[in-house]
Amino acid sequence: MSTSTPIVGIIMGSKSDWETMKIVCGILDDLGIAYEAKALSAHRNPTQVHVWASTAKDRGIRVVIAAAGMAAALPGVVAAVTPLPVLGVPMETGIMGGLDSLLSIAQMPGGIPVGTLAVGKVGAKNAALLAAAIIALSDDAVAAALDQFRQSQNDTVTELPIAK
Ligand code: RP5
Repeated sequence: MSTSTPIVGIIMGSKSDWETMKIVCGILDDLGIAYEAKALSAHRNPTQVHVWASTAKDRGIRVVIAAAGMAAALPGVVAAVTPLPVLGVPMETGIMGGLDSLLSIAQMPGGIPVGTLAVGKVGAKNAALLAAAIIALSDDAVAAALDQFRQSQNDTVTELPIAK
């Protein structure tokens, strides 16, 4: 890690979101970005969510990644009480496949933005990379790690199992 104090705050509405959100942690680990991660629900733990979000900046957090499913209020509730950029990851759900989560997170009222990513694991991956890109603006080590990631992704060419 290039930093030891957490600079990305990850919050998710339930432990059941962890299977998806652990992807964020893996990518941040690879890029050397320290993070903290918590499962707190906007509906079940409103007091703890408010405390976590309203103190995030003072703890040294620079970007928040917030994940939730169904009536996914958590990213918006967090964004309401912190000036930090909040990236929302809609969780895939059994009833509407995550469209419920996506609309709940994306359709914020004007004035309180949440940068909404794709549903599920792709959204988790891209939230981590977008958080890294924001941090890279003011952190050369993270910028170099992100450049290296992009270069190795670029160098990976998938060969199709067909003859020319
Ligand atoms: C949301 O409700 C969570 O983010 C989760 O995606 C969904 C279901 O939560 P559990 O009932 O599995 O705890 O708040």
